[in-house]
Amino acid sequence: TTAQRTLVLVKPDGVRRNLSGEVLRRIEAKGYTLVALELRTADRELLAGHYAEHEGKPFYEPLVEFMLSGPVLAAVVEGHRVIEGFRSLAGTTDPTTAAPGTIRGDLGRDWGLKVQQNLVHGSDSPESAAREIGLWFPNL
Ligand code: DAT
Ligand code: MG
Repeated sequence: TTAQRTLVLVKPDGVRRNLSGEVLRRIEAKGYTLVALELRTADRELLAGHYAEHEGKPFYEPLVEFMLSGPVLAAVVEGHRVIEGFRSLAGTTDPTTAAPGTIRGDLGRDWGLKVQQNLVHGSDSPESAAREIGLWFPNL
């Protein structure tokens, strides 16, 4: 039962749709602990760091513009194997095919929205989690 930490974001679409509480509810219901929580609008520098692995890909610029389009809810979440556990809660990247029972599968809409509008972000590895938590919560 080694505690692990991950960075979760409720993206601008989730905040706009008033789903921040629903996402937090699912995280807490699973038994995970909130360590830090902040509603804030990102800037380009933060997003360049956050999405560094995707720089140069065709969806990178639209993704960054979308992430700048409104506030995001940033959270550090702690729990046993929470990195893979939260990605399991979130569902696969594309809400169209994300499994029912997952955040993206249950709450993602399919009316021609872009894949980037998939409600949440979760770190994908311990290395990513450490890097992303450092970017979003440098004082943690
Ligand atoms: P995830 O958020 O599931 O970790 P990712 O890290 O591969 O997915 O991509 C980051 C975000 O970029 C993802 O949440 C949505 C967007 N994205 C990924 N692949 C895409 C694609 N092929 N077309 C458009 N947007 C994409
Ligand atoms: Mg990712």
